[in-house]
Amino acid sequence: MTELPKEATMNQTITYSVPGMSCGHCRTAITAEVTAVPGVETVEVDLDTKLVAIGGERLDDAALVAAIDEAGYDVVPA
Ligand SMILES: [Cu+2]
Repeated sequence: MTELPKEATMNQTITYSVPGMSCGHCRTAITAEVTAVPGVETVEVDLDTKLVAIGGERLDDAALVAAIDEAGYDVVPA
């Protein structure tokens, strides 16, 4: 885990459950699409828990879900 500096409190993290992810290709595809969304700074894909943690500023929930969908995966509502 990386420690965020105090100045980064503007940043937020949104985590999505994406059960369809299974391998490095999934990770690469989702990371590529999500990184292209404005405001996104970090994308962490955990293939064990099937979670995608997205960090950045002024994140647009709908745009992030659309990006994951664009990569070919369904987001399961929490
Ligand atoms: Cu895969």
